[in-house]
Amino acid sequence: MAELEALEFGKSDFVLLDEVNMEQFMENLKLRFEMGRIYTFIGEVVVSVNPYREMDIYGKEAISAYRGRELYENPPHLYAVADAAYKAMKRRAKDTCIVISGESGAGKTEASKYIMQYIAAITNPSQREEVESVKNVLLKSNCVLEAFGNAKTNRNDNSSRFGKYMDINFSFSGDPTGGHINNYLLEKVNEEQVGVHLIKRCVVCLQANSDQSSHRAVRTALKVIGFSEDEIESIYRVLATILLLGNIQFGTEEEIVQVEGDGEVVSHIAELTSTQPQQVEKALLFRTVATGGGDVIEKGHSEQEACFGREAFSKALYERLFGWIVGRINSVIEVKDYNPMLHGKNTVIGVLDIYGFEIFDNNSFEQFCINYCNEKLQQLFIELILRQEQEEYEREGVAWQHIEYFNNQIIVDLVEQNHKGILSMLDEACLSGGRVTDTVCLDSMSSRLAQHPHYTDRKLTPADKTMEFQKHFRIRHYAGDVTYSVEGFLDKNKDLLFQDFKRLMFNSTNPVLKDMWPDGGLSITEVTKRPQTAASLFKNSIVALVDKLSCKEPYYVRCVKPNEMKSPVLFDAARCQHQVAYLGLLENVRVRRAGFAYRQGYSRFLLRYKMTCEYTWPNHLMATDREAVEAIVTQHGFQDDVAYGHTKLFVRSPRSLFSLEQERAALIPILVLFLQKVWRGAL
Ligand code: AOV
Ligand code: MG
Repeated sequence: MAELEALEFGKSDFVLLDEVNMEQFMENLKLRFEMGRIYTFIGEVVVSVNPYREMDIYGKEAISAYRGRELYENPPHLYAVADAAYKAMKRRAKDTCIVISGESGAGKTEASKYIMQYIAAITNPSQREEVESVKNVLLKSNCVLEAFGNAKTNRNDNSSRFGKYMDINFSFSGDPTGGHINNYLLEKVNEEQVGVHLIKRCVVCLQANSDQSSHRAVRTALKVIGFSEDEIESIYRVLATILLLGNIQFGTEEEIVQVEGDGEVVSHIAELTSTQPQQVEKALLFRTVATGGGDVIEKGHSEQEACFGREAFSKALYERLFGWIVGRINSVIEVKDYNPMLHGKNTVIGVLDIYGFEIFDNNSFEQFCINYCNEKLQQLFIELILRQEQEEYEREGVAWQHIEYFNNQIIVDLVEQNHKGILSMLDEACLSGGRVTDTVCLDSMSSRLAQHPHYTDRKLTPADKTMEFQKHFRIRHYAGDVTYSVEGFLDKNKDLLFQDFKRLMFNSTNPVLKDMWPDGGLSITEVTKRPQTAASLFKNSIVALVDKLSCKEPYYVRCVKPNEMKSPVLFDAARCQHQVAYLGLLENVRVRRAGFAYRQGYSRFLLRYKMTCEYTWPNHLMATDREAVEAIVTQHGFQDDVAYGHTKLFVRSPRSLFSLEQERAALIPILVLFLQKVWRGAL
């Protein structure tokens, strides 16, 4: 039990600290990490420290120890949270979600996988075939998405370069019936040399195709999910195409731009994509434009434009492929033929594993988007855990101390506010024609944001020597300062791809490829309207995500990265403390302590526990439910551990409730026996 463990391995819940301050918090976190106790509760929140080594805590035995138990009955674990989310979903028909946050390499993706495995393990006890197959696809989808969407960065060898939110649908009986994956902004490149990175990633994926490789798992996973042989082959054809595009070079002869070499690479690409070599070459060298007069002409690229086009095409191939794979998985796991009248309410557990807050040596548009996303999630955390908690006490008239915390809304606004935020300014710059460069855009941003406490650049703070170039701006994020290089922001935001490439792919005789490019069928006059920018698309998707999450009952896993060396023994106190601070964990403990572990409306509380007290069973004669609840609490002797709100009872420590639960569990069989006798007329 959590309590017994406390003596040897530190406090299993930070709420139990003698005093809530940073020293004690860090001391406990360090002690537990060193004792191999990587999980610690803050009430219902699990704080996890990446162990960077295999832990023997995820086996079948562990799973059965947590199954169906109350949160505080076992040592802290991801399984405890997964079970709590599952129980809330099953018992109370609540949609729940598990939000996993923490910086890059802190262990979010691993945590999400353990949570999914737990849910898969505890459901479908009767082994129904159709449920097993849904579970199988859900689990295998991780493997596929990781193979195509993860990459090595200098912060994490297996870093998620896309955000993933997965809804798992459950039937009335609590078994998975299907699911849906939403993916968010796939980072296409994270190095200066465009293409190099993508190529490395493709090589890794292609290795998956070779039978000798351990990556064979990916192929198996694709098959289990239900990808046909043709589809799998097409996937590898696209990857090979991306690789070959990296070999395409352009040269200029007598002012005419051409593809260098004897055309072998072009032919090879045509063969892989089931298109004509002449068409491939044409798409690489020309773009079709509509003239003012409504005519359609072909305009030759400059060498620079041709290179830009080729790179954009590589990135788009990769992005479309990934999107197509996700769509294909969704079509397999989508809940079909669900009839609520017949099957009862369909409930959902969502699992969010998104890229963590990132600070690299060179931070670009992608880091900007990723960090904005983390600001939004922090906002949600504040909203749900800190603010709602405080507001509830105030509403219920329960006395308690107000707790100060940093509200990052100001940074969210800096990024996303209409007209005044950075995203709007970027879009403005992108829409104002070809003249505006990254630097011009930066200058305009800086003059408009000069007064903002969380924004600065070199010109605004000349004394600051840490920003070397005029092309940088810095945001004071909730998790730390990040300096972004504005170079490439506008191109990445426009995310321009010549229609000619889309048409080329749409005209492929390979139906799978054609399917990835439905918009290639539009004529040139139809595509003149401006597409949405990458930033607006991303912002909209994140806003929709937050909406989705905020209408569910949230459970949190807060991941901490112990060191930058991926070491299983090093606890870098300064780095950890920084994360604890920005994750707002100390405030979380304070709110929780000032607060109460458990709360329940008086009538519901009575309904559950009235059998444990002689004054309330079977019905109480008191004036109000509240008085009846007081009678129960007093009889059990924990009157000092509670507060009475206007409509709810608040219980400080889970232990009081635990004893109540135990008594109730012991009484139930006696009661059943009693009722049976009554029923048979024996009494
Ligand atoms: P992330 O998802 O939080 O980063 P990962 O979940 O990929 O981080 O974890 C990084 C690495 O830490 C893994 O590849 C494992 O080697 C190790 N690790 C994490 N959790 C555990 C665990 N519970 N047990 C053993 N090893 C673990 V990023 O995706 O970069 O934000 O975008
Ligand atoms: Mg990850």
